[in-house]
Amino acid sequence: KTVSIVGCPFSGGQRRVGVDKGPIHLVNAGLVDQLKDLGWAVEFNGHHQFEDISAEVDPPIGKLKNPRLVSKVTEAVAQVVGDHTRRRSLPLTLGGDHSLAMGTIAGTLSGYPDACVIWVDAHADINTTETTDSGAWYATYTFLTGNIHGMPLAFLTSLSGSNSLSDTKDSQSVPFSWLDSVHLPPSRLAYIGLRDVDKGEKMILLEHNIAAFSMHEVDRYGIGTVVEMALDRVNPDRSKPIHLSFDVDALDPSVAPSTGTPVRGGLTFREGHYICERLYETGLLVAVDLMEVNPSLKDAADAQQTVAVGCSLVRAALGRSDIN
Ligand code: DIR
Ligand code: MN
Ligand code: MN
Ligand code: MN
Repeated sequence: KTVSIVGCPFSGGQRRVGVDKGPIHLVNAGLVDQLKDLGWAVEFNGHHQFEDISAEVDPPIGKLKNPRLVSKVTEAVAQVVGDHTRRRSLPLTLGGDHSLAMGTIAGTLSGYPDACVIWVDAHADINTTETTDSGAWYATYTFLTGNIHGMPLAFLTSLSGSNSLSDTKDSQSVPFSWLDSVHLPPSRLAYIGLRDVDKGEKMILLEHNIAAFSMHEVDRYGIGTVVEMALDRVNPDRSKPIHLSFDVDALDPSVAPSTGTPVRGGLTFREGHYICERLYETGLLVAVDLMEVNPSLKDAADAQQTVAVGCSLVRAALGRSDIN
């Protein structure tokens, strides 16, 4: 069994500097050796180098910020992750902001067309090019709207497409046109850990009957039952490949403080680990993302704690057990 680490030092899908340093810190904390200790052959050839598109030549389109840059970077990630999945190596993508999941999930779908997605996050990340300012308080701060890390699932489920961005004249370079042929059916998406969902996103979840397990359901049923409920919705026969996209802000800020948009009332250390352990145990996990670790936020001890928890979640998803 081989895991291919895709380090993505990228922050263009949101406003806060430092999230691009997440993958470097995770690797420097010893992740490669930790995964070798679990019996994996580990491929890691340095962090991904992205071509840069400066802000002057990448003005907003509609409400979207850095659209050309985010499109280029995620397209490159889709290629790399797609290559790994097609040769049946497990891509482990380290972010970086969550816009990167447009690339990782598109890559997974190229190797496993029937894959389902378990999205662990405080946020739904399914704002469309239209609803991106639908957050109750975000709407009052225009600098907090149009951040593409809040939209990857809208593009992946085809609720948004490049057609809404085509005020760029030449059709060759319309951002996200590469994603138009990619489609994740909403019936193959399940959330765990939600607690900060924007008004427009709530309408989307309802309208498309998307499996959404918020912290309320975690409290009511317990995490063990919630993971089975999520799998029952997207993978009832436990036969489809699973892509796990884990935003570290799903965890409570006391557990993972160094992240760009912390929200109180999150998953405990164990609840986060349980999700990873159970998905590994299914034998169906084919791709893992760990996103939004920002070591420059809060103090150095908080950053170190967040990085350590991030590595620990990855070990759990790749088979670490306490008793064997
Ligand atoms: C908000 C925040 N819903 C947005 N999203 C975040 O920008 O669309 N996702 N922080 O992780
Ligand atoms: Mn989030
Ligand atoms: Mn599409
Ligand atoms: Mn997210």
